[in-house]
Amino acid sequence: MTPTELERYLDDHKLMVEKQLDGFVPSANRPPQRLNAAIRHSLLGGGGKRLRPILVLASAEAVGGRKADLLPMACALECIHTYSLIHDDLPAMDDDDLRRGVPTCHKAFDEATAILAGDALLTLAFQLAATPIAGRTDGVVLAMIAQLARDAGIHGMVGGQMLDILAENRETTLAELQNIHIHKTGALIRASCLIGATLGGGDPEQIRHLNRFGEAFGLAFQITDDILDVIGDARIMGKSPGTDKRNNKASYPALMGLAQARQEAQNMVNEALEALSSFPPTADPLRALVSRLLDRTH
Ligand code: GRG
Repeated sequence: MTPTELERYLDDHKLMVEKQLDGFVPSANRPPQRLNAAIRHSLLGGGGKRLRPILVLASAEAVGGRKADLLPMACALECIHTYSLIHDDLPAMDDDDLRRGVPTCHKAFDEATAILAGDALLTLAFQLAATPIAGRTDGVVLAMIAQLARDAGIHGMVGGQMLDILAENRETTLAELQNIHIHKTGALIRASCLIGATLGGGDPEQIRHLNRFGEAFGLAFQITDDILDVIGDARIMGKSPGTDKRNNKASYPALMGLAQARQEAQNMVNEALEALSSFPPTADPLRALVSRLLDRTH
């Protein structure tokens, strides 16, 4: 897949996901208007790469599944991700003013509304995840809902966020930082691949490989995020760089320098590609996506 073909693939799938999200969220003139406006502001107002839903769809495609059937689940992943960003930006956490190129939810509205918008997106996610899927048993869908809850919750993203907060303002080892990244950012990315592969009808071997792909992708993604926090451009990123330093947080560049951090990210990209080695060309979008990860600017 050429870079241009990948761009087109990402644009098409982003549009597909955004159209669905727009339909799943009440319009801003439906009550409670303030809540719906806040949800729309964060979910649809500033864009976002829609990486997690695209990973759900591309993983289903890799195993020969029907992507259209997985759109509600793909949107569920984006709802959980957006809720985490809204809450992460709050004054009690990272206290950020800018997200996805627009004011953060609590800046555009207020703190209470931002907390509720996050809560509403988290619960909407599970409503969407519970959509039956043609050709899949309710048992498999149920297992994936439980998987999503685990990876978004105590043993995944929320637990990782707690570890991240506890690691502020103190020395952190590389093993500790890796553990934070695996949970805080990696769990939802890995879940996207695992759920896409399973609901796409993959066999146990394919599911295992795509789970491994997601794990390596998640780590590579977070390392590049750490790098962008040092060298990134606020206008392109749509958020302020330098937050790790400002909040006294450990990061790959801070622990090992930029060059070594880039090398670590490249190692993870190679591992992710290795996990796809037995897949046919249906996995080419995933191959192209991970191959371009180190070039990302936002
Ligand atoms: C508040 C429960 C809770 C969890 C927060 C994901 C997270 C946990 C916090 C976000 C902090 C952060 C900036 C982490 C770096 C990696 C990351 C998740 C970046 C944002 O994801 P992208 O780049 O964002 O996919 P877009 O806007 O493109 O969707």
